[in-house]
Amino acid sequence: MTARLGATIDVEQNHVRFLGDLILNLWDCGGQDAFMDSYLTTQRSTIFQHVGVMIYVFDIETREMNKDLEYYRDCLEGLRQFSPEAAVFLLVHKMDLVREPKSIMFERKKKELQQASGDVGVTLFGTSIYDESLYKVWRLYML
Ligand SMILES: Nc1nc2c(ncn2[C@@H]2O[C@H](COP(=O)(O)OP(=O)(O)O)[C@@H](O)[C@H]2O)c(=O)[nH]1
Ligand SMILES: [Mg+2]
Repeated sequence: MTARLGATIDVEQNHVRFLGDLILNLWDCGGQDAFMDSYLTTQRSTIFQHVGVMIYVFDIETREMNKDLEYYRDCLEGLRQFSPEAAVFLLVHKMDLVREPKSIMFERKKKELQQASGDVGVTLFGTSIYDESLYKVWRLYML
């Protein structure tokens, strides 16, 4: 899933079958601004309806954290409108690029993101495609 290079164009839909007859529908929504704007406006009800879990990926290297947070808060609002029961997982992603001690950086981001989430309970993970972290999150979630 993460091995492909290049950014996701619009929404890629996939599904995983497990435990015999359960199907997990996965919608991978590309993070570029034009796509984000579309999810939040014309595609809003399509994107945010029937969501069981939102996994929101933050780029640790972003230069536009304020804009990222604005998008994030708008997505939370979309969930509140259309899928208020959805669980929210946050990935602080591309941790491999962090130079300073990773735990300090992660804790700082964690505080910032918890604050941005207001009264929505969120679960955070530090991840990178260059280690086992994504698989650990996946196993945690699936079990
Ligand atoms: N250094 C680093 N690069 C990553 C990581 N995950 C994805 N990328 C790169 O980020 C680029 C953008 O892809 P992606 O994050 O999927 O963009 P999106 O599809 O728009 O959300 C790709 O070229 C990936 O190879 C990571 O954990 N670390
Ligand atoms: Mg992608």
